[in-house]
Amino acid sequence: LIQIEPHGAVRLLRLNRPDALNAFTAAMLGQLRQALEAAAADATTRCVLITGAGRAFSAGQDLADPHVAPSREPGAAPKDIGHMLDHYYIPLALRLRSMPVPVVAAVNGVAAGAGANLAFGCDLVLAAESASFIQAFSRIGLIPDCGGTWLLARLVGRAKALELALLGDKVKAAEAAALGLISRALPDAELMDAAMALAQRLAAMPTRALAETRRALDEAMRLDYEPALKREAALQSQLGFSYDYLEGVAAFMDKRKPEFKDR
Ligand code: LHQ
Repeated sequence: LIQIEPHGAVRLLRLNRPDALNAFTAAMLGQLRQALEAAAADATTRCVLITGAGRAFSAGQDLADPHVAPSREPGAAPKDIGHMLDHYYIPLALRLRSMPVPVVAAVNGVAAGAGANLAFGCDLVLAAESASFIQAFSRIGLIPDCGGTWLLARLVGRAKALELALLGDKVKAAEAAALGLISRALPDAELMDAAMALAQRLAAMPTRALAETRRALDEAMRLDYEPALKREAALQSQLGFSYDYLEGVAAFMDKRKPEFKDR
């Protein structure tokens, strides 16, 4: 359900249930989390790239999955769909956001519901021009999950976040880029090469500093100015002792390309 392809220091994870538009089942979410765990544990992996097989990135939760599909039998007991979030989506979203390496999403087609919000939870998001994003939740009587309520307003501000979340309209990749939901939209034929080149570029950078940058930015969102300045100083102080800082400055002075190693 998740295809894992090593490309040097980049690990490509492909959501692989193309017949169902890569809609998530419990088994698939479990495999995705395991694949992220394995990438995090592998010291030779310096960047993760996530994409989808076939014509979609992911249609979000598989609504036919018995874990979430409401029974149509009259009088049948309603299901607790929060269970799926507690046991699958929350651990996955947390793992994604705390990866020791940068995570790039290459959104090759439609990303709906949890599929969209998982993509938005990645560090850099590229999308094919034919791709689109939908907060499908309101269409089926739910709220944005998988981090949507936290991510959307931070990415695009409250007014646009509410427009996206309440209306659940399809946003094309170019508009998503203009809104600041994603980094960039690219011609379809260029997406995977551009995403791999970006991932390889990140993999050659000082990985530990990149992961700490994500952490510092996320923490700063909930801090006042002075505590954020102090948190920066504490993280910077730690990085000042790192091999990569030594190497980065030495390479600059020697006018050569640095070779970063930390993770
Ligand atoms: C699907 C799905 C799908 C099953 C397409 N499931 N079959 C977390 C935890 C707990 C509870 C609930 O939610 C969550 C998080 C969530 O993600 S909730 C949001 C779930 N996702 C959606 O509501 C999106 C539903 N899908 C769509 O709106 C459309 O299919 C999109 C916009 C993704 C694609 O549209 P089209 O390109 O027009 O394709 P299509 O609609 O014709 O779909 C193709 C097939 O895939 C079709 O089956 P069929 O047998 O007719 O070929 C769809 O039924 C099936 N499919 N999404 N999520």
